[in-house]
Amino acid sequence: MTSNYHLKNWINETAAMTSPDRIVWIDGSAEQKKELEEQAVKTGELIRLNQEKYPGCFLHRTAVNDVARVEGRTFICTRKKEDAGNINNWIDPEECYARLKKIFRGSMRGRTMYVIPYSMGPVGSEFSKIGIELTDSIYVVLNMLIMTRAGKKVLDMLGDSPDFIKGLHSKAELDENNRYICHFPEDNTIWSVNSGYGGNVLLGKKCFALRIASYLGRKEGWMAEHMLILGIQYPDGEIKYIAAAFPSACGKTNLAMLVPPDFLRKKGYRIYCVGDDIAWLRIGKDGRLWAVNPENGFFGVAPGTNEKTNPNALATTVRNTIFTNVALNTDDNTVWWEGLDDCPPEHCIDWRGNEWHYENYRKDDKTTCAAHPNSRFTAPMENCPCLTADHETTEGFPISAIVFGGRRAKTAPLVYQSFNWQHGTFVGSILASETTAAASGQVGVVRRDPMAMRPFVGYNMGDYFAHWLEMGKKIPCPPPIFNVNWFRTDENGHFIWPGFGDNLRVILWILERAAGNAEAVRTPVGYVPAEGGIDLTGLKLKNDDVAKLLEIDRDAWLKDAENIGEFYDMIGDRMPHELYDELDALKKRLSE
Ligand code: GTP
Ligand code: SPV
Ligand code: MN
Repeated sequence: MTSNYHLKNWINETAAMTSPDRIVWIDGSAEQKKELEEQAVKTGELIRLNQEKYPGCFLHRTAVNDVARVEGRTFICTRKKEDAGNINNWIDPEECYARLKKIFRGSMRGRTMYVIPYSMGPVGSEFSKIGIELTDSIYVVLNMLIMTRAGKKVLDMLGDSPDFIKGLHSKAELDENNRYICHFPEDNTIWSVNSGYGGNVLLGKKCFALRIASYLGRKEGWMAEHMLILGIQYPDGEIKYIAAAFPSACGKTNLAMLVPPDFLRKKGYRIYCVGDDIAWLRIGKDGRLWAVNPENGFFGVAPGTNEKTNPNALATTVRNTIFTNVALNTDDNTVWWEGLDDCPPEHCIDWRGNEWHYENYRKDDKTTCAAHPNSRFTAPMENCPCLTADHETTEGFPISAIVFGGRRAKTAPLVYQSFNWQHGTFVGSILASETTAAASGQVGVVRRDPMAMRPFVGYNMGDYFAHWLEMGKKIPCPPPIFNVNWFRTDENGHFIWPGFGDNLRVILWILERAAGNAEAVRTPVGYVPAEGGIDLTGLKLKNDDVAKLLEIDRDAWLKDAENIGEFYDMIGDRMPHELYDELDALKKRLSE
């Protein structure tokens, strides 16, 4: 398949270590894909779904102890510990290679090692980057074929160049005590072992496109961010783009595919999805910030997705989609999850593979769910009804506003605008959110998740903030930076803001502000919309409710400021002083 000496050498070395029975190159052809699907169905790795209702779709169940990213077992292995920083887990690279070699040794015996050449970004674009993933999992191959541009065309593009990210993955024994997701940014290398789940094993995604890419971006003067990219078309035809960073399972996919409220649709507003998870941002020739989505598919959260909340996602997942850990309706061999509709299947197999009866389901106990709370769909972008027409563009899209957001029951207002780029960097750095099922561990505790990148920065968090500040100085026309929170609750714990499609109302205020048009009120934390600034046409909400959503509780913020200070101290001595200055200024404004 290749004459690339660097690639051949690495594959030979790896095969000598992992001892696969055979090596298969993934060429990207439909025939090969079909063969692999057949094979996976035969072994039970995939369940073929009802092909009339879900053509080309399959269900996969992971091991019960392997259902989310494992942040505690994710490592950044730089030669110097301080280059990984205090927020990342670190192992000395030599020690880590030695430890993992023992686990990888013979791990593919009796199995096939697949070689997946893939491109993050359109094949051949100057902004795209090439990776090769070696894996013993057909599930990984089939997911990578959806999530990336993969196959022979990528090898041809690579030619004899050594410029590719070396990703090695083995399911090994799926032993959670020996599970490792390790990054060697100084070697362009990723080693992942003993998992078969999403972000742990689809190495092009979080491992490469965020952790390794963020490291490269700092070296090369660009940014890799955990951001969706969304195009908003105005009635006059102009399309503006925003990039928004929310932590895992906090609404990126939903915002990226939103359906405008009726009254806005009738006026002629349209939405185009560019990406739902990752943005690579560069300074364009025109001095603006431009964004590329390096992915080619969606790995989206299934629960909560329905005809009302996200019809575009539903439409995206009805063909050529792999479902992971959702429930199986055995009456008609289709899929189901909590929040799809109000009719749980009569006969159902849950994500663990056990029979499930809806009488046993209790809303307050996630362990009784039929679908795992972090169950997902892997679907091709081309399926998305609102996909941008320029999906294959190499330049990307100019960004009019950057938006940060988290899941906060209190404190964070519905929307506010930062004063300038430095303050906007501060706003991103203090992002906090309630934890979700996307990572293993406790759910619902507030933790700081700067720029929604806490689990994904491939180097020292202090240096990452410094890079943000540096970029602000380099971008001739930097986009303004905002913060949103769709998740504020009332006394009874209900979300006050309707969310989903109605979030467009807030986005339109943001874009008006970015254009210098909308009025705002200056508060200690930033600018919030002036009364009537957010169009509430057709909503039950009144201006009073919006005022409540925009309220700044000074005591709560002062308390938060203490926590921010502690978090900054934890990051250590590479914390830029500018952000401490911003924190002091915030405290001062709050106490005035
Ligand atoms: P990752 O793929 O993990 O990065 O997640 P994501 O940020 O793409 O989150 P996603 O859009 O999949 O949403 C996660 C959960 O939040 C789903 O259960 C959604 O139904 C819910 N959600 C999304 N947007 C909103 C919103 O505006 N309001 C409310 N209340 N819930 C929302
Ligand atoms: C996330 O957790 O942010 C995801 C899912 O997008 S995963 O690919 O598992 O990281
Ligand atoms: Mn994500």
